Amino acid sequence: MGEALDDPGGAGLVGFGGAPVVALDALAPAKSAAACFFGVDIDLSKRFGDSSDGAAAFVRRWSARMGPWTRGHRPSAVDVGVLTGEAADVIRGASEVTARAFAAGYVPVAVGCDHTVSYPVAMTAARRHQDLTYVYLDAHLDLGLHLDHDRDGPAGAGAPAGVHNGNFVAAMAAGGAFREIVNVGARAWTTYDDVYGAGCPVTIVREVDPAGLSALRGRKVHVSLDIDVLDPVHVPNTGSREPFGATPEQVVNVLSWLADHCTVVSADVSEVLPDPAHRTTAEIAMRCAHELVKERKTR
Ligand SMILES: [Mn+2]
Repeated sequence: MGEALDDPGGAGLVGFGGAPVVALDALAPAKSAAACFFGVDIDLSKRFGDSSDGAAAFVRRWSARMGPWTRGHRPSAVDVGVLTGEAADVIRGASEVTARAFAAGYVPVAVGCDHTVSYPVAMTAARRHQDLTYVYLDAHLDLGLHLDHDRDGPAGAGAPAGVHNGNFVAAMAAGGAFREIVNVGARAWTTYDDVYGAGCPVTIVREVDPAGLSALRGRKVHVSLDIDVLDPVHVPNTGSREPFGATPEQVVNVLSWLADHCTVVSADVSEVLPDPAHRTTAEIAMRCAHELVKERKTR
């Protein structure tokens, strides 16, 4: 896989949300379906928004003080490191870490930079879990109007050429790997679903409220959190800010409902800009991720 994870010995680092850092090779079979966090610390294919390179390290560092909460409420969560290097290698690495976390009985949770990180994680999940539904909380539909081939995307690594953080959902929908693709919270003027008409491949739940999710009850889901579903008042440090967004409470309520009524097999969180002036974003991102993965016995 890509570059080595940054702490192969598992010593001396505090992981995401203060979780212990464990070497991937030392990952023991999980007794409960706990979160296995890993970072992807470069933009994989960013077309829209400022660079978020370094966001995984930013979230990891500034969520560390959550450690007491994490140890009390998600005691089996682990962190297997942060990937960096060339995009194609990192994409392969993200797929491999995801597959190995599944094999050990964990719920892989990627903390990425641009939203394209979702592609390798969710596609790996879809290969493992038939009938998987992709649920993404995002102010944008990321359908592109143009699955453009005029610039290099992460080609050659299991992703079609031209895929980027503004169109990767269209590529996933076209691939047919998912039972359904559901957006929660789309509100951007620029990507309003009217432009897609009746052919929109995504089911849109406009309100960030569990009341709109009952059709998903009982499903296996991959959940992707683009942090820009939150209002810029709460999260100013994201690349494509949209007003009239959700509160952290609304997002946590939706994630909690998904954890309680669906089987969350994997997840990702992305689009944080590493801005030291807004370190609380790291804790919002990690608290949301933890809400999705309430530990449950595997057998
Ligand atoms: Mn977005």
